[in-house]
Formats: sequence, structure tokens, C-alpha cells
Amino acid sequence: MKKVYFAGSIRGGRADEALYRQIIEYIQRTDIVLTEHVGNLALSKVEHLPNRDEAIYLQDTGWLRESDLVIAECTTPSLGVGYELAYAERFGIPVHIFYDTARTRLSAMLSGDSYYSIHPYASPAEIYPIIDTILSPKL
Ligand code: 6IA
Repeated sequence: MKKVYFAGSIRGGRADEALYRQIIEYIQRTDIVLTEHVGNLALSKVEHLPNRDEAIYLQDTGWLRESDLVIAECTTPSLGVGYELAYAERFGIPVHIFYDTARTRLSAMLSGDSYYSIHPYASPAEIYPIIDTILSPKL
């Protein structure tokens, strides 16, 4: 089972929360998602800490370093997600980026960086077969 860091917007806006949740549930049928709370903030356990933002940063960067890959839904732009994608590159962790071509124009800082595997889609239904390929064990 692979450990997947799923990245999606939180303070950047929650318009795609339902999609994040569906993608997370789909990945969880076969693999482990370290960041379930991105699809459901009620699952967040750090909210009540006095040093909350530092705790979030330390927890998330730790999870990124131990993850096998990152799957990011980038239709809603998020500074935190952008930071996470650069952080993953720095540690050599594979990154797959999904975005809806009708709703956003992906930042050139992502589309211009050949490190990233980028998956533009016209309908969310296109996401799941690509995730199957990403997660399938290779010989
Ligand atoms: O800048 P953003 O907030 O949109 O950044 C979103 C990304 O940063 C996500 O992919 C998360 O991995 C990470 N992140 C941001 N906020 C949190 C968080 N709690 N808990 C875990 N990861 C986070 C925020 C809850 C707070 C609103 C009470």
C-alpha cells in the first residue's frame, strides 16, 4: 500500500471540498491517505492547539517527507498547496497534479516545471482511471 499525500486548498477556498473528499475516498479503497482532513476539516486534530499553524506546518512537512507520492487537485489555487508541491520536489517525491481546464489556468510555475506529472481534465470522471494507473504496482 502506498502512502499518498493528498493536497487541496484549505484557506485558498473550499469550493472543491466535495471533489477532494471523493478523490480521497477513491484512493483509500486501495492505499493510505495521510491527509484525510483536506476533504473534511472536521477530521483535523490540530485545530485547538495554541501554536496551531506551526503544528500544521511541522505535521504536514513530516508527512510529505514520509509519503510515497503526492496527488494534488489544483483547480482552486492555494499558496499552501503550491508550497507543498515545491517541498515535495525538493525531497524527490513524485507529484501528480490534476486541474479542471474549464475552471482554471494552472500557474506557469507548475506547468513550466517538467518535474511534475500534470493531468488536465474536462470532467472529474477522468481523474479516477488516471489514479488507477498512478497507484498500480509496477514490476
Ligand atoms: O494555503 P492553504 O490553506 O489553502 O493550503 C492548503 C494545504 O496546506 C493543504 O494541502 C494541506 O495539506 C495544508 N494545510 C493547510 N491548512 C491545514 C490544516 N488545518 N491542517 C492540515 N493541513 C493543512 C487548517 C485548519 C484550520 C482552518 C483550522
